[in-house]
Amino acid sequence: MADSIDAGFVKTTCPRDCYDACGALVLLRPGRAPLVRGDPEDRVSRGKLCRKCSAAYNGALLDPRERLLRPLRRSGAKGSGSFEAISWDEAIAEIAERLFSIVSETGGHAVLNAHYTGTFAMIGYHFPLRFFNRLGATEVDPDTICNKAGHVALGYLFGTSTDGFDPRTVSDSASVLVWGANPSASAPHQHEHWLTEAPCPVIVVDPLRTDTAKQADIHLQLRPGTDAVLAFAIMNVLRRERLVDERFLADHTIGYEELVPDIERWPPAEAGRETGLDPKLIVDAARLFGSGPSLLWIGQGLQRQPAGGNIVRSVALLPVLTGAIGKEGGGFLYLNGIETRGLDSDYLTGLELAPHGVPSISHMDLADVLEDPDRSRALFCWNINIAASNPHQARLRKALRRPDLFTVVADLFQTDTADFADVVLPCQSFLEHDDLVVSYFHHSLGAQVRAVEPLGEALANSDIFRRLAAAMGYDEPALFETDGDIIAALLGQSRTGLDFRALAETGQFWPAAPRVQFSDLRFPTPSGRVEIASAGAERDGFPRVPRAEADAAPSPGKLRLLSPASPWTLNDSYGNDRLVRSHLGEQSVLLNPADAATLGLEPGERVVVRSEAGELVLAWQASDDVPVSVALIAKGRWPKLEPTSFNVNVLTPGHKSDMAESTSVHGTEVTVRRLEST
Ligand SMILES: Nc1nc2c(c(=O)[nH]1)N[C@H]1C(S)=C(S)[C@@H](COP(=O)(O)OP(=O)(O)OC[C@H]3O[C@@H](n4cnc5c(=O)[nH]c(N)nc54)[C@H](O)[C@@H]3O)O[C@H]1N2
Ligand SMILES: Nc1nc2c(c(=O)[nH]1)N[C@H]1C(S)=C(S)[C@@H](COP(=O)(O)OP(=O)(O)OC[C@H]3O[C@@H](n4cnc5c(=O)[nH]c(N)nc54)[C@H](O)[C@@H]3O)O[C@H]1N2
Ligand code: SF4
Ligand SMILES: [Mo]
Repeated sequence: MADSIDAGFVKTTCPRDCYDACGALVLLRPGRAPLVRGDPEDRVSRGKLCRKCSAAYNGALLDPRERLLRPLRRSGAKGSGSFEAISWDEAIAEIAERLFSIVSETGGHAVLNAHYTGTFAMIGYHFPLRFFNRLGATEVDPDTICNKAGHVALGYLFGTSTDGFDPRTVSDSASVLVWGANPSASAPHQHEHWLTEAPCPVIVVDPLRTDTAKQADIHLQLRPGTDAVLAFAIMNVLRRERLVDERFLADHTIGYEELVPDIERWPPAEAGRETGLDPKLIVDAARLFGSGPSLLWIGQGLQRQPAGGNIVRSVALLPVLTGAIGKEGGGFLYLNGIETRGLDSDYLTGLELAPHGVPSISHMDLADVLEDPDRSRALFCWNINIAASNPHQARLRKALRRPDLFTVVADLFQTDTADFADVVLPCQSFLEHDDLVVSYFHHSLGAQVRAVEPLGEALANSDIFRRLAAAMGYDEPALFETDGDIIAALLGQSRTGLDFRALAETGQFWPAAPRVQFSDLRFPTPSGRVEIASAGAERDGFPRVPRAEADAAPSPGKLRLLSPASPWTLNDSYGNDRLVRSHLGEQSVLLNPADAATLGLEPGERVVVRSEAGELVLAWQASDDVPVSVALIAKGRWPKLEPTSFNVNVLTPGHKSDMAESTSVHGTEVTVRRLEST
């Protein structure tokens, strides 16, 4: 525990994969579990964590009955969940021995490194990659399960996807357009504070009537997968009403003229038919957005569609056409990356340890690769719970049973994935070690401060991989750099001027003035301009300019399955917390009352939801928030705690979106039937 901090409380930062990066306060109570609260001095949390973390941080997270306390070795059949406790020395030696023989017999590429954002803190997320880079492991490309199509799409247009608007510039905005994000679940403090306090109207584009949509001034409740057409219709209105900034287009972009024919083809009336929207609302939204610099929040849910890349390329044109770039109150945000805080990710991940590059596969292909012993001899999962979060859950589970696949899982809890491990490694929670946290919405930087003793023998991710590197006989200094030295190096790179102790006392560092996105109007594209027409995209097999194309409506009898974030879980994290589970209730599918009537569903009965990948039996509920032809099953359940032992991902087939081999999870089609009629 940092000694400068008052014995009564510790300020820290929540390191979850969440826009908010809340400042938290840990109240230490001698002889009792600490209380974890929002830090009243923090501008984001304002003293209140979200409902899921309030529950889990005071529930499962520090509960020794729930946590993994010692390394475990499998003692029964794969997947049976039978384990015996072993020492760290035994665990590390066994893993090193197996990895060593795989590397010498087959090469490091036969080791799959699956990881994501269990912790998004700087060291906990990045440092283990140094080990895997040195080993030559195949990375299961993390962003392919989440948001890679959007990154690539924005890369074509702006040369970067990780340099977003500063939310504080909203004071100068004419409107905020939230497109395909649901802050009421995924960024609760932005929903509750930032959006409600925005001094301008809010427009939401989402097929679901989310709580954020309910509180918006305009809700464009379009048919899923039709966003590119809507974007072109908005551009049509902007042109017609002379809200296009011709000067900006001439000076800072290339290829606008190639877009015009498609823009002309989509007046609001036409687009209304394709998207299911009232044309008048399209006009209203366009006028509002074009009436001055506006902020466009591009959600990650938006691009989890079969044409997600084209959709993001199209939607992101709106601030370009209105010239709302490089101005206070204008711009777009997908994510604000760590570089905007001055931090160097190549240093963090030890990229020089992989001089020949990092081989990778898409998460969409993980089940295929695990079914093939020639391509996968070992699997290492850390910061991730693939047996809950990945598509084609049934196939994946079967592949994980392969007796010759050596599987290591590092987690805080005995997850579904951990049940398939040969060796399970217990990890510390964020309350048990120091790190740094970077918000991907705001431009803040926070200290994650050790507040309590580690539970059992749990170790931080970094400690685990330092031990493994030593056992493998590696000697590169980067593999052994201490957390303290890394934190000092990162704070040196940052523009905070603070050391860790000073940052820990403050909790969060905020730059004094809001940052204007692209203030120098220089774009890191090949031309240095915004590339509406992109030769790079064309070289990669995409159209030069985005296209006004929409997905076909589901064929008769089919519904589009959406499975976005639940406000009660963080992906599948907290799915094991008792209080969270009591709020989640029974797993159910939400349907529009009209669809429920067509299907002849009776209240209280169970239904079978079926896709090409599998089927799920669960409860159903009618909801006016869900449009016709859409079925909603929120993500975020532990399969083994469900009566059917599956969650929604038994239905998701792992098809790739148009760009970057990324997920198109929201493009899944399903049928719904009464249980007895199937
Ligand atoms: N159907 C459907 N599926 C989806 C999505 C969807 O929208 N619909 N969304 C997708 C998206 S966006 C994502 S990002 C993925 C996320 O999928 P996952 O990355 O699998 O998310 P979590 O379930 O939160 O798993 C993170 C795990 O890391 C563990 N963990 C936490 N802290 C640490 C730590 O310090 N060290 C280690 N070693 N482990 C730790 C947690 O206990 C948890 O088990 O899911 C995807 N799956
Ligand atoms: N509580 C909670 N917070 C989270 C997470 C969580 O699981 N739970 N996950 C975290 C992670 S890993 C991520 S990546 C982010 C994701 O957070 P978001 O960017 O908000 O993404 P999603 O929750 O997948 O979906 C957001 C919205 O996209 C909508 N959507 C689906 N299809 C379409 C479409 O075709 N067009 C349009 N316009 N909208 C569509 C959905 O209806 C949903 O309301 O949230 C993070 N925060
Ligand atoms: S998950 Fe997000 S909203 Fe919840 S406490 Fe953490 S940062 Fe805040
Ligand atoms: Mo994600």
